Amino acid sequence: MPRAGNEVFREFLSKYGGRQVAIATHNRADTDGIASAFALSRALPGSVICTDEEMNEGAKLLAEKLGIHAVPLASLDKKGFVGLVVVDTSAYTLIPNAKGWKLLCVIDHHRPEGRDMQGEFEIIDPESPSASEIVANLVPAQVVERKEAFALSVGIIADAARFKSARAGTFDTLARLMKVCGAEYRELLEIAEPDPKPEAKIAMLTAMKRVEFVYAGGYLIATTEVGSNESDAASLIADAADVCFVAKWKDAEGETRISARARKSVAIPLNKVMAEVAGELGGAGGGHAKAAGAALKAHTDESLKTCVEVFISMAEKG
Ligand SMILES: [Mn+2]
Repeated sequence: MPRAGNEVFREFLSKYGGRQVAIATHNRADTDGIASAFALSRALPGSVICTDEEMNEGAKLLAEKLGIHAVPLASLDKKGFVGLVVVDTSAYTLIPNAKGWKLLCVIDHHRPEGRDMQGEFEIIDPESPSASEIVANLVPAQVVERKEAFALSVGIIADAARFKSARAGTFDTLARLMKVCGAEYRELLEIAEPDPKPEAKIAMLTAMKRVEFVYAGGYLIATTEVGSNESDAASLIADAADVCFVAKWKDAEGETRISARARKSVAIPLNKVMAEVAGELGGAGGGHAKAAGAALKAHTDESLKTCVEVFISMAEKG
């Protein structure tokens, strides 16, 4: 029986609280990652928030609104820190610059496939719809003031995909945080689900124009290809089909990025589909049951074909 997260976190705080630590979230940070890092930084005075690559739209809005200052992890001198806290991921592929750092604490809500980080302290709950929900229940209540509560509320709403993956505790936690920050749901949603930029809208419409689909194993399976915004396109199309795989070719890496989404009634876990496809074609895959992704060493056609084949074979096995 694993120990309760609060107990682990208390022990972590008593050992490293007040020491100079860096707090990092995955590359291309999202609102959940940045909100979690921000709230953790309040429990760890003297800490620095880091993220590599550009943040996503919502995370940028949140950081601007709350004055969250994040620096590239690569810009820090390890010698000045006792180590690194990692939140909202536990895989080096999503945060390559964490290599070489001492991992003090890893806090994550992703499934174990692809997990290769080991922290001295670990708080991992794959049943939690967001890292923000985990963090909201870890950090001492006195550090969760208006800004922290606002950030965590946005993180919870963003990652719960409008509560598709919520548990009863998600609503309890959110209600408590909303009381602290005094914000209306509409205000939080504006940042959790920002209006897409025109380029994103065009990418989504282009993805829709190129959709192909099959009905197999009891599911409508759609595939398409885009140049950007693959996860937005996948979410949109999975709302009409049952499952959607969207491919994007990355020339620099010579690989195909897949974004996979499923409607909640789909019984086949997409993170398993992604892991198996990565095993067949080379690369890495994982994520959540209804929202997963992969980076594959194959072209887009072959990648999508393999995604569909693996999904159908799992569906037919039941
Ligand atoms: Mn997350």
